[in-house]
Amino acid sequence: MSHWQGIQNVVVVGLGLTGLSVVKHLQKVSLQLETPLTIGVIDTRNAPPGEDKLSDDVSLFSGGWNQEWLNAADLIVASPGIALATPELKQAKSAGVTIVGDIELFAWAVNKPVLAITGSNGKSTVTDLTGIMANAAGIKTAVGGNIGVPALELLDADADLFVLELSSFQLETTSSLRLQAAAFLNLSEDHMDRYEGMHDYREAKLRIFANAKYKIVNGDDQATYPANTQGLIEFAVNKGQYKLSDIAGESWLTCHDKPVLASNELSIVGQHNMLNALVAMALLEAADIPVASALEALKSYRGLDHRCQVVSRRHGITWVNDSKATNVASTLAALKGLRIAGRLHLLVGGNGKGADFSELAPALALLDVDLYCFGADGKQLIPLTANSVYFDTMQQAISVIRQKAKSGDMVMLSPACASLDQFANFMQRGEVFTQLALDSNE
Ligand code: UMA
Ligand code: ADP
Repeated sequence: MSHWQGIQNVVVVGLGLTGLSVVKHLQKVSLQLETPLTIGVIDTRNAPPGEDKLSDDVSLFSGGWNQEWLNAADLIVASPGIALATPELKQAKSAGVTIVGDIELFAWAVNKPVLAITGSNGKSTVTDLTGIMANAAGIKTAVGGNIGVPALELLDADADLFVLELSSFQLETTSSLRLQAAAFLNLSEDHMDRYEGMHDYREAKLRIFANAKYKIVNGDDQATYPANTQGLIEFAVNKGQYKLSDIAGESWLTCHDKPVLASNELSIVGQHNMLNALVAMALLEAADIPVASALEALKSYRGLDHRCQVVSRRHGITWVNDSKATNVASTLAALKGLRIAGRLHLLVGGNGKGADFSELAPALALLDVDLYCFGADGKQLIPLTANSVYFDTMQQAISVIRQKAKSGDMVMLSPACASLDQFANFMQRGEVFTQLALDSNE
């Protein structure tokens, strides 16, 4: 409880999933303190989600900022959706108020080992897979963070190990999380609407290593390496302790030069997923969990929905939902090595977050592709091919694809953009796509 000394007045900024979990946690902490906490919540939205779930002892200020509350706080807990560069938060910081995030509060409370994963792409897959493998090995493991279940909600679970997916936004407000092992998967352009440039984005992600015993980095991506390399473990396509090795003409996942599993025994496909599997193995071993006890779980792992997920194959047309491809690198991973008998009908667009899309052009040039651009920034993708067409919505584009697609073709939603311009989130975008794919086959 020593972290709470001198803290009485706490202001939570943002009432999404994170804000609500923070309020509930503060209420529990308060019961253990001599002087109970005063809890206030600010949300700039007029009708913030979760408003109805707040108890009467918590004051809510919505529809704007309340600088007076912020400046008078002993502690501000900011949600990841709120940038620290917001003038109101900067002013409170200058006034001497400490600002943390939910993961910092988790760090103050947790008393079991924690594994954490960050990177531009693959975080959710590695987090989910690591949790599944650890549970299969008999270790009671709770999984959360940016993957969707706020970290503070995990503290109630009967768990001996925690696995957290951490976004750069969450890491910005975290400084004392002690990790048994941390993995930084890769770095590519994303969230340029929240960062001054790649340097700031990388620095935020590198914070994951600040108090990590083992630091798992991508041997093929120097940007993932911290300055202090003590405890470094490398994974890569063909170097490091965890790598892919060619054995008698077959690709194998190898740990410390020992072949562990032939790549073709995995249910997930694509080289990026083999690397994701290597990282899960590295995380387990860093937590002293024998990989051998989790191999069956690894083999049968089919991946998360909305990530290169085949949702229909009727009439010879393959419909692939990759709605979680919210940046250029993830769409590139989906296109890499793609073999299609017919044409690719690729749906791209949405909120581009200030990205440079030109890197997609060489990958698209290798494919027989029609590009269907949609949404707020869809027009920025038109120059990528000679066969690009713009539609206001994904639904309009799909009604044209339905007329054109033939047996042997693939229809893929891999938008390289966030969904928030037209959908509640990437899941809803993927569900709309999946429903339209299923309707197309009736
Ligand atoms: N918002 C306002 N005003 C406010 C507070 C929030 O306009 O006062 C807006 C934000 O700009 C944002 C939205 O509300 O667009 C949601 O923000 P939030 O901080 O309330 O989000 P939560 O519901 O708490 O969800 C957060 C993560 N969201 C973000 O980081 C934006 C979720 O990750 C995460 O699953 C959840 O906590 C549980 O830990 C989502 C995400 O998109 C999946 N993450 C980004 C990504 O993966 O690219 C980082
Ligand atoms: P994140 O949580 O970092 O967004 P996900 O596992 O949800 O990562 O995958 C997001 C997108 O990135 C999906 O389109 C997926 O196919 C792709 N992807 C998954 N792993 C990798 C990787 N290691 N490198 C590049 N792209 C990846």
